[in-house]
Amino acid sequence: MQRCLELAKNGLREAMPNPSVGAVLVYENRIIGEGHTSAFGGAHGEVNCINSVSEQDRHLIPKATLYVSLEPCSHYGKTPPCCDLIIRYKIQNIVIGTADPNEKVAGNGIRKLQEAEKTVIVGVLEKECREFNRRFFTFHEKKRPYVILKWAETSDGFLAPLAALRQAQGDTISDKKPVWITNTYSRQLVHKWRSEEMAILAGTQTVLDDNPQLDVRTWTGTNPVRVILDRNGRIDDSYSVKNHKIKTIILTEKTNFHNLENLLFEVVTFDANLPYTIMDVLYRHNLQSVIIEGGLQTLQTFITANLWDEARVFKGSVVFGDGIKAPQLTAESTQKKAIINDELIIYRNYGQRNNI
Ligand code: AOF
Ligand code: ZN
Repeated sequence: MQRCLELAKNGLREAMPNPSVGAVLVYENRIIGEGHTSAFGGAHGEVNCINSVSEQDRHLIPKATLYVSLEPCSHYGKTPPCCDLIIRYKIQNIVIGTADPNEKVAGNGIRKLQEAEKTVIVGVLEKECREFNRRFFTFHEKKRPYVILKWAETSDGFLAPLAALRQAQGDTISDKKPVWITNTYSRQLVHKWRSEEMAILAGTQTVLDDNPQLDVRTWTGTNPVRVILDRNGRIDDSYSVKNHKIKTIILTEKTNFHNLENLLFEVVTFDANLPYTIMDVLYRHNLQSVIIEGGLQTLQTFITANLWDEARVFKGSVVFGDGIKAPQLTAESTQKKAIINDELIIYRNYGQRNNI
């Protein structure tokens, strides 16, 4: 099962919004086939695993044990049911990491295999299998994307310098850029993180202050869909997030924009449930994860609503002395802290999170 997860790692981002699933066929302690889920819409892990078995080993398939990190599917989606394939190949023993939360499957795959009189073991490395596809599980179980908060704070706890300091940068858009707290390596790491998620979100003030691009330019991989909060339509077409290179959702009450091509507008009535409303829009767009990159108000709103799963916090060595205070994680959410290095702390929120 550990090997299944290793294999699945190779296809995690490409498979999204599908889960990436690893599968291994073992006959008498020898791996005769292995595979993982192809890019979205492509073959499932089980199919790739069976196809990988060499000509001389194919007769062993019915006698081999199939290890798979997620319950084999039982439905017709973009591909036919993996259960049918397993039954057709007469594989007798199946070891499953964890059940599939997708309501189209949700135990039906396991049942189908049992009804076909297979020996089925469920729950091997279950915690690890759920953790690996945590975006997919959160999406189906909580009906919202997996939420990652990210910010950088100075060693004296500030997110940004005082507006007065910013003024010195100038007022034209080309003058606007982020004030860096972290080093170049961390910046590149953030681009890698962006490439791992389906969406990236920023609030109005961050866009107005920093004119960010919110892309993955110092890393390879897919750009996440940009989600911009612009309630009052203050972000005009000259800002980078309004360029047409990347799919962008703008949540706004005002629709009087030009250059609509490639931008996807959502008109949302902002109410007291703001973070839930945002999550609902992302859910409807099938975006299974989002990395929220500020600013203070946006981050704090999600923290207050206890609507986050991970917080990745950089602690730079810079000192601002004054400015905008960094967000504060609330004590009531159950948090686990992992100190990755001097500069980076990752908090996990295992607390009770409200569903939409
Ligand atoms: C598996 N093996 O490798 C994956 C599974 O539209 P489809 O046919 O690609 O089906 C997508 C659903 O199938 C997905 O939402 C999830 O429930 C399951 N994913 N199942 O047996 C796999 N990726
Ligand atoms: Zn399948």
